[in-house]
Amino acid sequence: MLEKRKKKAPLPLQIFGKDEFLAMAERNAKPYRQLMSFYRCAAMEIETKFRVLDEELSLESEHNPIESIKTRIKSVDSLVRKMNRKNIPLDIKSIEENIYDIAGVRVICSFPEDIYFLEECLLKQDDITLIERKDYIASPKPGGYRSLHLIVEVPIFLQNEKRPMKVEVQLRTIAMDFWASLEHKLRYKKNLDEALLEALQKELLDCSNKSAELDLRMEAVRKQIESFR
Ligand code: 0O2
Repeated sequence: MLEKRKKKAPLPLQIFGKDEFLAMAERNAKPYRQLMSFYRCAAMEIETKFRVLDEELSLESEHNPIESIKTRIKSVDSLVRKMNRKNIPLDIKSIEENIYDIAGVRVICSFPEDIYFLEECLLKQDDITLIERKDYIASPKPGGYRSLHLIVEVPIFLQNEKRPMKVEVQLRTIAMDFWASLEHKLRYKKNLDEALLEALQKELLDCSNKSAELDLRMEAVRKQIESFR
């Protein structure tokens, strides 16, 4: 008879606050600052790649797919929230091994098709490795969030070593960015009545669907103009 498999004891759920995180960062000041500096360098590498593409494409064609590029390093608050949510131990090594979006580059495009075009341009570069891909445009989040997320690895060249670093690239249209920015602000409005919150979530989902429709209509207009030319 088969023996019943013993269930593994679940890992203890650790909860720590911002103060504990900052104390850990203080205790490990040198490696912590160094890691954050590596992420800043990696974000710069990716941002430069998009700026180079932008420069080249603006010479080649009348349609430039990049509207704007924003680069950020994840805030301590957001990092603490994510580490607690994923039960990640409070140490430098675990941060680097488990959190892939400390360096983030957001590329805002004019039309949905530009997103996939830029994705292709980035991924065919021979120093870029794709680690993870989430297409929230093909499959939007239940709340209505849309964007293409790529986790890529890019090397940074230091004095004596070449270090691969992970960067999260978010590609979205102006309409997707407009929706996500406002939704992000509203999400942090506290003390909202349950019924009102539910109504607002429905309204936001509807706005997201309408803006996706608008994106497609604008793209169709562009295609008509291009085919006329
Ligand atoms: P911040 O301030 O940018 O750090 P995973 O890492 O895959 O295990 P996670 O982190 O949920 O899980 O990844 P996901 O779903 O790919 O999304 C991470 C980021 O996408 C978020 O970062 C936001 O920037 C954006 N995002 C995802 N869902 C939503 C949404 O519903 N609304 C808005 N406005 N943005 C969203 P952080 O960590 O929240 O914040």
